[in-house]
Amino acid sequence: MAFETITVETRGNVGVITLDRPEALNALNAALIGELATAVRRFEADTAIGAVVITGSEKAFAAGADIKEMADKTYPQAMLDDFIGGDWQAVGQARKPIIAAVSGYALGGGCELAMSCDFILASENARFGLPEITLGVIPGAGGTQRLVRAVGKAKAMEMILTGRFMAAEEAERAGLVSRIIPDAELEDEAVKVGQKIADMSLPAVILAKSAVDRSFEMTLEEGMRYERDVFYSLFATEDQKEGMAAFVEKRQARFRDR
Ligand code: DAK
Repeated sequence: MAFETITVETRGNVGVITLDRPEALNALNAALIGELATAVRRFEADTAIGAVVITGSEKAFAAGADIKEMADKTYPQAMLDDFIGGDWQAVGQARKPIIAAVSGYALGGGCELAMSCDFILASENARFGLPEITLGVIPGAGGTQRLVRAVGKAKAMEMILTGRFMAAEEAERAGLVSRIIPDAELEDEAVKVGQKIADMSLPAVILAKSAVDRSFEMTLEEGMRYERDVFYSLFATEDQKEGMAAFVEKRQARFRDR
C-alpha cells in the first residue's frame, strides 16, 4: 500500500516513519492517523525490525489533530466516529520500542503522539504544547494524563490551562524529553539509538518496556514483583545465555531474539 500522508523506510533494523503533510504542519487528520497505525502495525509484525522512529519535518513534528477536519463535528460524531481509540492508540499499544524524534512544533495531538512513544529525542528548535484550551476543548489523546506524569502537576496544569508552549531546553529540564540533539543530526541520532536497541535481545527489550510502563499502573510492591518475575523468566531465553557468556568471554553478544 502506498502512503500519502507519511513516508516509511527501513534503516538497518529500524523502521522510520516520517509524518508528511507539510501544507498543514503535519496536522493529524484521519488519513494520517490511519496510515501511521498501519505502518506501526507492519513494523510490529516484521521480525527484522527491533525499534521504530517517528519523526516529522524541521518545522513541525505535528501541530495537533487537524482542526479543520474536527471543527464541524457534533458530539455524537466525535464520540461515535471511533475518534477515541482504534488507530489513535496504535503507537501507545505497540510492544516494540518507538522513539519520537521531534523537531519544531509538537502541539496538541502532536505532543500527545510524541508522549505516547517510549521516549522523545528533541532538536534544539522543538516546541511542545497542549493548546486545546484555546480552541474551547481539552486534550483528548492522553495529554492531561501523560504530561502530568512526565513533568509534574504544576507545569502540566499551567501548560494545559494557558496553552503555553515549552521550548526544548525547558522540556529537557522538566523530563519530557530524554535529550536535545542538534537540529541537523536529529534523525540520524534517533536511528542510531533505535539500532542500538534493535541490537539487544527483543524479548528482553519488550519486557523491559513493559516493566517500565507498569510502573505507571501498579503500586511499587506490585511493580517490583512483576519486575522480578519477568527477570526470572528471561533465564528461559537463549539470549540470556549468550549475553552472559559473551561478557565472560570478553566478546560482543550476538542476540537472536530467542
Ligand atoms: N490543524 C489544521 N491545520 C493546521 C493546524 C492544525 N492543527 N496547524 C496548522 N495548520 C495549517 C494552518 O491552517 C496553515 O494552513 P493554511 O492556512 O496555509 O491553509 C498551515 O498549517 C500553516 O500554519 P500557520 O500559517 O498557522 O503557521 P504559523 O507558523 O504561523 O503558526 C502554529 C504555526 C503551529 C503556531 C499554528 O499553525 C497553530 O497554532 N496551529 C494549531 C495548533 C493547535 O491548536 N493544535 C491543537 C489542535 S487540537 C483525540 C485525538 C487528538 C486530539 C483530541 C482528541 N481523540 C482520539 C479523542 C487532539 C486535538 C488537537 O490536537
